[in-house]
Amino acid sequence: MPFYITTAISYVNGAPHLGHAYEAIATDVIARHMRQRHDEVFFLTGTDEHGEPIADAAHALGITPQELADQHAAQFKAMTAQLNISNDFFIRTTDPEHERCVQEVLQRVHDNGHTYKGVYEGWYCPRCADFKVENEILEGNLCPIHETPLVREQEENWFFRLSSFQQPLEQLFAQRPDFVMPVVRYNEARAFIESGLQDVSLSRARMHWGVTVPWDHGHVFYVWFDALLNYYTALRYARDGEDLTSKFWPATYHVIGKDILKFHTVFWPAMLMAAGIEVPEHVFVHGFLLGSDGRKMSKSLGNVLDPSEVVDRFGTDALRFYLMRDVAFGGDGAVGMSGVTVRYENELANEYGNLASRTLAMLVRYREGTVPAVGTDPVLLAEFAPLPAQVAALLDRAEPSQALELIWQRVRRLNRYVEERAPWQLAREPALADQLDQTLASLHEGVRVVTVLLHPFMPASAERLLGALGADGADGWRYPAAAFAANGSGARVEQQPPLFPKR
Ligand code: ME8
Repeated sequence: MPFYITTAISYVNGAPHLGHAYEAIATDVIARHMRQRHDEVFFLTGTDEHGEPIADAAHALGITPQELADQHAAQFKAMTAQLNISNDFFIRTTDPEHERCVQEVLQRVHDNGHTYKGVYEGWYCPRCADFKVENEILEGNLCPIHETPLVREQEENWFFRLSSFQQPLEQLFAQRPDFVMPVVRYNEARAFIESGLQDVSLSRARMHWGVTVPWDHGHVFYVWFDALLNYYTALRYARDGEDLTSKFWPATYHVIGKDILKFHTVFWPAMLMAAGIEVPEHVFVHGFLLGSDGRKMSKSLGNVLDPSEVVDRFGTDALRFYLMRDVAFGGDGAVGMSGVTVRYENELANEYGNLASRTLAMLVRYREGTVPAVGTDPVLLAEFAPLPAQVAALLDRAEPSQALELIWQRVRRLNRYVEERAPWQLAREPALADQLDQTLASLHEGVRVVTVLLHPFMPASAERLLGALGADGADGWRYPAAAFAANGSGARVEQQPPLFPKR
């Protein structure tokens, strides 16, 4: 079953921040987990490069919007590399292929009769590039997201008949209760639809930094329509000479933050219906990382924390682990360097890293580095047997933090197992050699299983450890390998420096 997952595409009016890193990491964890289970996975990320905020930011710096986009897109690409994100393609909405495909799809929307020309007047947030409807506006005419004043705007533009999709959208939500997850966001989107949909601007006349409307060259498309289409257009040109839409469309999961819910769960499916394209299967919505002041971490509020700082101090896997562990997906979470330090020392170094070191050291010391090919402990076998299916079920519901918690309970279980069995005592009694064999084989198996399941969360560390465990064969990292075996493997292990050294 082909599987297609996307992140939102980031605005290039500023440098990447931890919120972007969080979304990229969460999506990567799900993508990597799906690669453990499926042969064909496509993972897309990229940058959203048109629109007023970018034109304005470039103007303020005295450079062209394209120059600004080039600078920041390079930083976003560097961030994906630094975070070990396994995306299959990086789309930029200034790619000429994207622009052509946007024109083609929206021309279809126009030809199908879903557009008209009219005058729009309303309260507009330049930072969101969005007209706000009455029930979204904060007291004092403020943007609900940026808490900055909205501007009264009037202009002639093309409209998309969103109102005529009222019924189809209600039907979509009624038929597919898992279209939006978690359920609190599903309810929010559904309530927005049920409150009555108004038509929305499809084009801007005063703006030039965008994709030209093919049937009216004085207009560019409103940036959101251009941006949303990236999920579809990328498949058309990501691979030379191939149209991947036949394999990967409709998208399985769009991963987004809660501030852009309306666009992805209302505008986007309506636009696809208007173009005669299938709607995506699920939208996964995460919360916000909050800065030390308890507010959304964002460029415009100036309370951002640089992900590189964490990576420089603790490494990429520690950042990935920390964010997935500390912030329950779907909810908001305050994050900071002290939290990273505590998780790193207590959980990565002392619990997991130490478990790995002890297991390898004892195998080397007591069995010359060979895993005894004997039956594993039936008690551990029973405890570990349901784990892979439980983890898969949680990730299918976009609950990476709960999945990580279940895996971590087994890490702790294995540490208790070491204490219970006290292999150093068994080693003193030649008569207990069988028990020592079973203990070491079971520990090796347990560490191997948790490491396979941790692979999507901390790929580099997991690969290193699987190598040291002698379990890094071609499919050693895949989902079937997460089954706890009834028998020790006879594998050769080797000791290695600590996975998470003291900092
Ligand atoms: O919204 N915590 O771009 P963007 C968690 N270009 N997630 C955060 C966050 C935070 N503090 N700040 C931002 C856009 N995000 C549009 C998307 S998609 C067709 C177009 C998330 O750069 C945010 O919720 O403002 C969004 O999902 C992503 O980062 C990009 O945000």
